[in-house]
Amino acid sequence: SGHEDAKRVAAYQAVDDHIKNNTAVGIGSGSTVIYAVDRLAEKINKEHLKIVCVATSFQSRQLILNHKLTLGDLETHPDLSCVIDGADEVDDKLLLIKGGGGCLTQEKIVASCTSNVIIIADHTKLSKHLGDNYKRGIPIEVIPLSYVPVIHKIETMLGGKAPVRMAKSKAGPVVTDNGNFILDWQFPPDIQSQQSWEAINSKLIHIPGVVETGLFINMVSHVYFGMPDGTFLHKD
Ligand code: DER
Repeated sequence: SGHEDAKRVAAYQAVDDHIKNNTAVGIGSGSTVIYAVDRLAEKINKEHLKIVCVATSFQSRQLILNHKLTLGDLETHPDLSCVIDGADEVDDKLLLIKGGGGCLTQEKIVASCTSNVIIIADHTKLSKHLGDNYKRGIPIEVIPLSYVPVIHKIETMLGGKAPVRMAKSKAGPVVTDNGNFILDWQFPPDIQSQQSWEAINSKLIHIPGVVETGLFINMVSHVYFGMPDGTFLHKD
């Protein structure tokens, strides 16, 4: 489909532009990054490259192992040459919403271990303002015992609604790879005109019980958007 082709174009271009031999790279989570790992495996086999891959979730770990790539970790490879990952929404200042797949915490940790974070996405993820296209809200990972008071604090302090994400293939809430719950904060649309995302993120991250937010601020070096006509748009 055009959607999948767009993801593939963005993923292939990102790998071709940024993967270098004898490096350790971070592998993101989600459906777009699958194309990047396909391309990476093809490149490694064709050009006999030595690349260590650091995962950002169980899904990412399975992707690496299923492609018979070399799995590393942050203990042995704390400095990564780049990270390739997806996003749920990108605004015109390359601010991201991530966490649609519930993997935001390890993704942000791995992204913090490189100065070259490369995002790959189809063009539907490109928005003028956060929330224009991605309607599920900003994912916030919380320690399970805290989720009710954290919801109340967010809704009181910042407005909107922040329901806990309920699982589809399991009874009860989604449990992350870190054993935590996720809130999807439907922020009030006008909040962006009242305060900066940095200020909002800082308030969220300091609520006791909040582990991490899906707001990635000033973390991205390159974004590759796959377009429906098979071309890509590169923003940096
Ligand atoms: O959960 C995440 O952060 C993923 O990277 C997600 O945001 C992107 O998933 P997609 O490539 O399937 O859209």
